[in-house]
Amino acid sequence: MFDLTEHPHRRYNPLTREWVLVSPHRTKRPWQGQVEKLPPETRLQYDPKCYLCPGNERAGGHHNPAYAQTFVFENDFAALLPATTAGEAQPHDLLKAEAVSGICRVICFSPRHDLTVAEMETADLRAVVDTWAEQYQELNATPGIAYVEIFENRGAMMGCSNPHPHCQIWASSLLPNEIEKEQAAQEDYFRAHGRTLLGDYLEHELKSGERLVCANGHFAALVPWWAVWPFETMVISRRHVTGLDDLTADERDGLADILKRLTTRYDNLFEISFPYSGGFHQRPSGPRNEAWHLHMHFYPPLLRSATVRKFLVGYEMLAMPQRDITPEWAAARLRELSERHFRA
Ligand code: H2U
Ligand code: ZN
Repeated sequence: MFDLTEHPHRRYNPLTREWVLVSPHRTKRPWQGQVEKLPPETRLQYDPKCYLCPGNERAGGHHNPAYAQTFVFENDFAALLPATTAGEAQPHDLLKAEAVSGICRVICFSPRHDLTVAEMETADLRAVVDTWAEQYQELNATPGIAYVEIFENRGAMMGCSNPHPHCQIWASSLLPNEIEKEQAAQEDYFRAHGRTLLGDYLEHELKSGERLVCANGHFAALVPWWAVWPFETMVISRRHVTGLDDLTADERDGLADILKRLTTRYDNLFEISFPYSGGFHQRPSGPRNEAWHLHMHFYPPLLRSATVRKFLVGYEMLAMPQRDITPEWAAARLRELSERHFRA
């Protein structure tokens, strides 16, 4: 009898149409549960050397205002530039290039240097949600912008340059690869079923509960069936909304609540500020594409402890991604954790 908890198998990701290899037999050994304690992170509420703290100087001589809640600025080292020379090049049938333009911004979540999403108050996270929605709305309506990606790199392990709570926005003139893949899958599903792919997926997950981490009336957090990273999660809106601009006031509160609860569980897993790359996927600019269903992805690198991380190398680079612990097992681990932060 084929058993998902025991037998090597591959699982399908209907959003990207790619497979992930699952090898659960490799983790038959029980959970070691060892938490390698790292020295406590001592952080100042205000760091005079931080380029994100209120009043401080950034590259190029810019000065941050004495902001009291969120603060948005144009990235001083933007990867995309608004006034790029347009053009294409194709020196050979196989070799293509296209000019890309765009706008890059940074959002500080809080004037407090020492906080993280998990440690911020839900009311302050609601202000972050409002800023995300505002930025999305503005940039998505900007001529020349095709897609607005809002993402956070959290922790040095993910290449984050600064512990001050912040995220980035890269708004580009082209659809990025992940968005193109997810759009094609969502459009095909919507055409065939008249419902969104993630709406139907979430309905199943809420019924089954196997991969659910936590939920409120407006959002659910779960480890997807097709997760690649050990503790990868998605946050999905319960109502069919295509973007942050569709959220009601109550739903924005719901998003702030689920983010606080999910990231607190993450931090409590190994009693550290849990590193991840996370961000939104939502409707691109142009005519409203109803096939889209607003969601977030969280990709944390840690595997067994505060210091043991997963690498996507070897077979994963050359063949396909692979995981040992099952998504169901990871969800159960996250579910049993407290929603009270270990530092609180
Ligand atoms: P990360 O920590 O995720 O790298 O984001 C920080 C961003 O802040 C990064 O994209 C920008 C970097 O370009 N930055 C400025 O815009 N001004 C500065 O003075 C330093 C860093
Ligand atoms: Zn700071």
